[in-house]
Amino acid sequence: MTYRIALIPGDGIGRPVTEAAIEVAQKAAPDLLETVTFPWSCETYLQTGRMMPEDGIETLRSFDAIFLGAVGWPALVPDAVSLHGLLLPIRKAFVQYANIRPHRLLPGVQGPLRKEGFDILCIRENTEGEYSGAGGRVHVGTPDEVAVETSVFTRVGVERILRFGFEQARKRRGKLASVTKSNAQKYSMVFWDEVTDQLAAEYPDVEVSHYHVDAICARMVMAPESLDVVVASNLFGDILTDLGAAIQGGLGFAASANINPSRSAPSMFEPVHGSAPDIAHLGIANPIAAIWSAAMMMDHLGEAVASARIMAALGATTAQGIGTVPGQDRTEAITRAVLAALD
Ligand code: GGG
Repeated sequence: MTYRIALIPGDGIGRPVTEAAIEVAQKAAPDLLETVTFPWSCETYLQTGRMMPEDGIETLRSFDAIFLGAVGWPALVPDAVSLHGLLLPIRKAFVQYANIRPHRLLPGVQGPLRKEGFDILCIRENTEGEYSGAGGRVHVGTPDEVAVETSVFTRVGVERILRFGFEQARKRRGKLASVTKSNAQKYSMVFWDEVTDQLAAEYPDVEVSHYHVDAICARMVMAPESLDVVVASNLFGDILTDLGAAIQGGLGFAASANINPSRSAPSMFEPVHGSAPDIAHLGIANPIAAIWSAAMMMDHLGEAVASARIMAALGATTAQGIGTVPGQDRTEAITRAVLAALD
């Protein structure tokens, strides 16, 4: 049995970290991964006027999983164009509605809070909400200019992400934090709160807390150990998981999985970080977030042993202090250490 993996290294540091992650995954699961690389990036946009070919989504559909590095090179292509041309259409087309982002400290990593013992699973709604792309501008460039961007919250979308969160909470410590701003946003977020309460009745074994997004930001800093599963809308989840990345030592440690839970289409795995143009040519990108994302991919593919081996190798590497301080170790040195730890 082999798995066909579509690799989209993308831009900037997405390229070296993808190479590192796949090398580690291939060593952890010899002969299991058959990869095809798609060089879709901001360079593609400059050459063709598109971030991916017109049939890009159909090309990806037949793969077992997609691994993405990073998207964006704002000096060449506006970020809103590159993101809406590659990453967001893949998430939407393949109904990857659950974006899972774990936040915990790897061994030897000292986060800025000087706290240990937290283990948060952020679940970000990934296909609608504030990222629905519904909106427009009129009277552009005039004093009467208007820009409107509408958040879209459907019962199907809200219910399925919350249900996914409840199921994850059941498998973990049985606690779910539902995040809104329902005091200010009295339609969409009140609706989200109501759906949370409706589902809570089906999950009496899960302890539910409601947080406003500002309050949970404070809690993630002051008492991260009190949180288990955190479910939030697309934009709130995006912001909260940068905070989650910060408390786990930085974006170099933040992994993610864009999951289609029904498996009707491929899921996609990517580090949370972007393309980091400022350090892209220095060889110092931390591949740990990408390698952790590859472990999540192996787990999703049903290769739990390979996934656990990758996580153990990452832990053994960081426990030696390798890759734990931003910019200190080169990408290649960290990768070699993880590969050696697999032995
Ligand atoms: N690793 C993919 C990447 O480039 N992420 C940067 C980013 O801005 N992503 C937006 C998002 O996750 O919604």
